[in-house]
Amino acid sequence: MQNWQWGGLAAIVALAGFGAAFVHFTSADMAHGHAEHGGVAHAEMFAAGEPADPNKGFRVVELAMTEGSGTMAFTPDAIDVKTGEQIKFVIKNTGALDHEFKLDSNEQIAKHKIAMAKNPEMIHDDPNGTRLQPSKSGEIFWKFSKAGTFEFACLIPGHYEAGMHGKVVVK
Ligand SMILES: [Cu+2]
Repeated sequence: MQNWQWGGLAAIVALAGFGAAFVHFTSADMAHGHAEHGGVAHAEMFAAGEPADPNKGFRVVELAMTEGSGTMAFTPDAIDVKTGEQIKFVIKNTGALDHEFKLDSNEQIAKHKIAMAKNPEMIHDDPNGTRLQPSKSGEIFWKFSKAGTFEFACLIPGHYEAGMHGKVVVK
């Protein structure tokens, strides 16, 4: 067939769209490591602070991740913390699709969004991110050691655009 290149490309695009919208992979399917993070310095990976010290105090912030008619959201989607404060995010996926919580600088979120667009099944099980199947809960235990405005987002393709992002103001 003369147009085999275009046919192949169309098939890849169709598959990528299908995977993003409908397919729920199991954890085992997604356990392919973090090649995307290779060579990324920790200082850059953890722009929003650092993993919490389990021996120090913390505040619990409960977050829900869900989707409705054409929208997706974190509830709440804005959180204020004090510089140096430790937060235990208790995150529940109350929707019907997989969602993830990824906490980082705006710049790093934008980079991860591009990486996820290329590799939609990429799983974030880093100290600053987790991916949850419907009705599952998870925790991110984080120390906001730096002042600034940071972002949390779901970078499964299409979810950010549907509204799935929020901010943390640290001061
Ligand atoms: Cu999502």
